[in-house]
Amino acid sequence: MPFPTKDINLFMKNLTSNFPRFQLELPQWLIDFLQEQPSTFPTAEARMDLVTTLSKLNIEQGTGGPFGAGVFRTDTYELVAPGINLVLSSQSSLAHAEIVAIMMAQQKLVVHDLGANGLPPHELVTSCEPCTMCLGAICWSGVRHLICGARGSDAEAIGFDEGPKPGNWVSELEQRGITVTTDIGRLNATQVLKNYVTQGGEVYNSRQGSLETPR
Ligand code: AZG
Ligand code: ZN
Repeated sequence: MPFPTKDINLFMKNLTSNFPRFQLELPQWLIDFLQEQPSTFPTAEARMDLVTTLSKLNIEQGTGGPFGAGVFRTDTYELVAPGINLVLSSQSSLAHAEIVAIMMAQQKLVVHDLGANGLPPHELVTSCEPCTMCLGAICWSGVRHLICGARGSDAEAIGFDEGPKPGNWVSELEQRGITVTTDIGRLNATQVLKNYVTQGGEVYNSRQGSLETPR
């Protein structure tokens, strides 16, 4: 029986489509490192210490920028999923540490909402306050709590553009049921940022092409 025209069109469209599949993969060093870590991180300082160490190792291993994050269960304080900045290695401006951690946690739990009924509460711990993009992602992620190390101003002091974030971002999150703790291990997390630029790390903001480029 001949194919209906609609099916042939669809087949041809798939054949000629050259859009790649997109996959985010954590580097092997991170998997190996986590195998050596404890299974629970009972204090906010211990959780921050882990994600800040990830940000430091990410630089040393050359896999991305100086940012680390993790999604944790707040009933057991187990790490659900780590995140590191993978912007450079994944060729994606979206691959901030917080986004990677949220996406990994959601894929691992096979759920788009980390606050869904029947799940334990989840927390995002990040070595640096979220940028504008990650702030938005956090609102839809389902996490119930956010813990931050360095401030956005610390990232901006070394040249990162953290975007047009509202001054009242903490209360905006809290109004949406996401409590926020800032300045946990700020000194340590900021030192990682400073070391990154001192060592010549790339500060990869957007709009770095010439403004003279013809449209
Ligand atoms: C960034 N800021 C944060 N908080 N996290 C990242 O991964 C970033 N990349 N660029 N700015
Ligand atoms: Zn971000």
